[in-house]
Amino acid sequence: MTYTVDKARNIFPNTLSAAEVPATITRFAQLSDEDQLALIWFAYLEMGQAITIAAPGAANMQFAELTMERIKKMTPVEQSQVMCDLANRADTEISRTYATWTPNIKLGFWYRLGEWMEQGFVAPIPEGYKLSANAAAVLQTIRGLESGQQITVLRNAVVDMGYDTSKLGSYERVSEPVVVPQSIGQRTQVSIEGIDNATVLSYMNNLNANDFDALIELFAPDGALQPPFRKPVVGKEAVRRFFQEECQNLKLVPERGVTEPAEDGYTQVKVTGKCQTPWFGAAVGMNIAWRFLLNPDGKIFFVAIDLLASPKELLNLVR
Ligand code: ECH
Ligand code: GLY
Ligand code: GLY
Repeated sequence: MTYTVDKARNIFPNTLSAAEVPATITRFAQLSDEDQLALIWFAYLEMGQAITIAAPGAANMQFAELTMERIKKMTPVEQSQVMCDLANRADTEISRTYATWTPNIKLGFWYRLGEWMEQGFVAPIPEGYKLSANAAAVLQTIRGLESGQQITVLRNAVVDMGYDTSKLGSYERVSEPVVVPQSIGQRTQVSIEGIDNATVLSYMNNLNANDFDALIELFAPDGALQPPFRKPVVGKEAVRRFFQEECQNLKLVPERGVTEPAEDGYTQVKVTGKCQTPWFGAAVGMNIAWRFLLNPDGKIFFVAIDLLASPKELLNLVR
């Protein structure tokens, strides 16, 4: 039997991902809208003392501009309502617009709203707001997570807000413009202890250079990529779109890996190391595993990206 995507998802089954992240997100989603907003506000303030977040690039903001200006002109009561509607995933015009944005635009939008809340242009979380017992418990869990896991919880909370796109019918997706790939002279090459596989090395180098045209050519036509805590994105076109929408300016710092033959002339490769997002740079290094399954032509049939449970997992290369 040759590989299916479902079967490929189980390569290197001993890889331990940070299960607390989806569990925390599930608990978060059950809170009231007001608790959700206040909890993120508190978490964001606390995290901000330890790590600085980069201001969103202009490219992220231009698409949110009209919506932001509309919100700025509202009364405080209306502003609070808009934010609750987003958390509630209510069917409103702004919630629908928000749903069409890529994660970076959503994050940029909230980053600016947060600034406006601090500056008094947008209704703040009421002073002295008291979280429910459940919300306080979720916040306490978040406090105990590693920083890479904390920002993943925050990112997911933001991505999940707004109207449900699966109820939108056909709609136009809005993404920031694709960056120009780094010029050849500026590119750096990774080296990975234990790995000389050309496809894997090119994957890392092309992603680091924002060279999505070269990157996608490493994939098989039916190739798939599984982001952390998500279902696989299947097929070259969908994977290309995912790269353009969600993978600009990442920095992958793979450290070590193993390669071994798999069934039917396939090869499986596990690499562990770090990954940085442009929002936090080197201040937050997420502990990552890449689990590749290459077909007999050396093309990527499947790659899973896992956020690891702990730094100890970086050394776990057993099958
Ligand atoms: C305020 C209160 C009201 C409510 C809200 C507020 C604002 C919140 C804000 C939050 C900002 C959060 C941010 C989070 C960013 C997280 C980024 C992460 C990135 C992870 C990337 C990874 C990449 C992995 C990959 C690799 C590959 O090889 C292939 C591709 C890919 C406070 C106003 C809401 C402002 C900025 C977690 C792991 C390695 C899969 C992408
Ligand atoms: N500042 C991070 C970004 O714009 O993606
Ligand atoms: N861009 C990060 C993720 O897909 O989780």
